[in-house]
Amino acid sequence: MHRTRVTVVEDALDANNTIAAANRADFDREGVRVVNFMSAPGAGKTTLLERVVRDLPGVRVGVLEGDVQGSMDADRLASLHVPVTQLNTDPSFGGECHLDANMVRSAIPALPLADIDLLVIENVGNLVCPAEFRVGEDVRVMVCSVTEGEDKPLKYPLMFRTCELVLINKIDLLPHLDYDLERLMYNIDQVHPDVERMTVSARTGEGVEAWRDWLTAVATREPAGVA
Ligand SMILES: Nc1nc2c(ncn2[C@@H]2O[C@H](COP(=O)(O)OP(=O)(O)OP(=O)(O)O)[C@@H](O)[C@H]2O)c(=O)[nH]1
Ligand SMILES: [Mg+2]
Repeated sequence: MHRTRVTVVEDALDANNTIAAANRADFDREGVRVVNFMSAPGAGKTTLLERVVRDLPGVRVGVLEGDVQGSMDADRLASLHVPVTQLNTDPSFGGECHLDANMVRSAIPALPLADIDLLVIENVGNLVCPAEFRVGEDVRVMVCSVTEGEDKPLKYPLMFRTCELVLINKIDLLPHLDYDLERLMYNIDQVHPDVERMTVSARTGEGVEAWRDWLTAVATREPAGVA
């Protein structure tokens, strides 16, 4: 019983990786770099995008918004005149708590790939499942807000381990919280010592310039090959 279950899970992840590779090949063909943007619900993904998507110098950005249902985040970003495509997991995919490669594949015909250089995929808010499914991205970025507690790297290590950048958001709230930033850094070191980190506040704009520069640099990267 146990062996059967493990095999099924491995097969499912293999199938996902095959489709992710096909997505990646399509993105590469169009010269589009792709960011898989993940966090717990409400950590600040959409707000951090609102801060930067309009002024990445020389970079045409598009967003694929993943949500279980609704289009509130997509509407927020579309109001900034950025091309946004909504992908809901509720109607067609059973309300999944993450995006997988097949879901993203289904959205590719609706993406303006010829008109963008960078696609940011805002994943469904969740610290567990999104980390398990590649979708064809070049890089993974996660947001970890200071209201979530310093222990999250130890409790959700895969998310932290598979990211290239951790954005530590809502630092404007630090004076009001009993939060130990050094403890968070120490805990990140336990699971991914080399990961890049930035402390930011989408509210005040502190640190946002470094985030903007980082994202701009991703758009000009050479394709790294199929993930
Ligand atoms: N104080 C403070 N609040 C913030 C900051 N960034 C985001 N928020 C607030 O946090 C709430 C959630 O922000 P969102 O950007 O919607 O978070 P999200 O990660 O996109 O949420 P989901 O898409 O639902 O997972 C909103 O009320 C934001 O205004 C910040 O830096 N400081
Ligand atoms: Mg959001």
